[in-house]
Amino acid sequence: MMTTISFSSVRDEALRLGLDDLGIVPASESITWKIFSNWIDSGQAGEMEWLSKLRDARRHPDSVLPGVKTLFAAALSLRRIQKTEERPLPTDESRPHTGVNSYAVCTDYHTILRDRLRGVAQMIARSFPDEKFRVAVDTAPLLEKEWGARCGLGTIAKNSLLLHPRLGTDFFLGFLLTTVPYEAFTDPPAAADDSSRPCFAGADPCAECERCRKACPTGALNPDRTLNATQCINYWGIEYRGDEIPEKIVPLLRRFPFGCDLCRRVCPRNPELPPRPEVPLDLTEEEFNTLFKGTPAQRLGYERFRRNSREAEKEG
Ligand code: B12
Repeated sequence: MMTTISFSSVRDEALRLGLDDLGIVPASESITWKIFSNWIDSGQAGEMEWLSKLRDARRHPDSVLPGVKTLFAAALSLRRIQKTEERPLPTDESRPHTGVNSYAVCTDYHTILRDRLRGVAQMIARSFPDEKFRVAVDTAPLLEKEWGARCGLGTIAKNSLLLHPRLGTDFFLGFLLTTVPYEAFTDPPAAADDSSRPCFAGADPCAECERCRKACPTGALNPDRTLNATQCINYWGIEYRGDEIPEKIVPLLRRFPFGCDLCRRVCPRNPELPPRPEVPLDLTEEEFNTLFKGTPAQRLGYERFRRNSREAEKEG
């Protein structure tokens, strides 16, 4: 007889470990790969070659875990990470300050999601010791928003992010892939076993609302709910490594040296965000490393932070 395990007990373990939600879906082909592929062909990925390099791998989660039968998507809210760790900010008010993206001064969500999902894997592995498990957060060739939606966590919103009914769009996604058959989970939520279900689960939460599109200073949000990265301040400030920042973006980096979050801040579906943490623009390398150690801002690095804040400093 087939060994079974209840999905509710797995979800309970995920919540106990400090995740905000967990969904499940049987593994199959991606249903939005064409959207992704067209987006790459139209040049909207800018210089993020790592996205086009593994283009075909995104067709099926098999490329991440051969023989995968089931995917779990986990949500981790921004609010929760901020509670986890508070960092001392330099307080000298005579120094020129600027706001940074609120999650910049929190523990890196990749680490937290990975650790907690490994805990979930260990729990399932006790019943299925011979099966394989793999945790993926951000970097594996998975179309994460599609899989998050198909796992029942939410719907694609106009700010291009996945919108969860309770968390809004202020959360991060992490995945657990396993070769344990989907049928082994006894009580999956009704929606999850319908592989023909489109990514839009239920009614459109955005409906007539256009706030994020109106708030975006560069018009980066596309009508089809994707985003043109070459127009997005986050791309230029955080991902782009060169020095040829378009003229129209430079003054915006003064306001957002570590990422713009306007399209999330204005969303009426989001729980209110804490104010943007204020940091001195003239942070020394040592201060930068102390403040941002183990955070997503470390990815930006001191050199890029200085590149982005150079102009703002001039303004005083
Ligand atoms: C590249 C990337 C970026 C780029 C480009 C963003 C973009 N929207 O494409 C940049 C650097 C700009 C960026 C910024 C941010 N990112 Co980012 N990013 C990614 C990454 C690595 C790939 C995204 C991608 O493939 N884009 C290409 C486009 C074509 O794909 P897509 O936007 O995912 O669109 C898909 C769906 O929307 C779907 N779809 C669209 N319309 C429809 C309609 C229907 C009917 C259906 C069925 C499907 C569908 O089809 C598309 C293909 O699957 C993902 C992680 C991952 N591996 O997926 C994180 C990810 C999307 N980012 C995330 C986050 C949190 C951010 C930031 C908030 C971080 C910040 N610095 O503040 C900002 C938000 C900006 C924004 N409004 O999107 C989270 C989003 C979580 C969520 N709630 O949705 C992810 C999932 C990372 C994670 N593991 O948590 N990011």
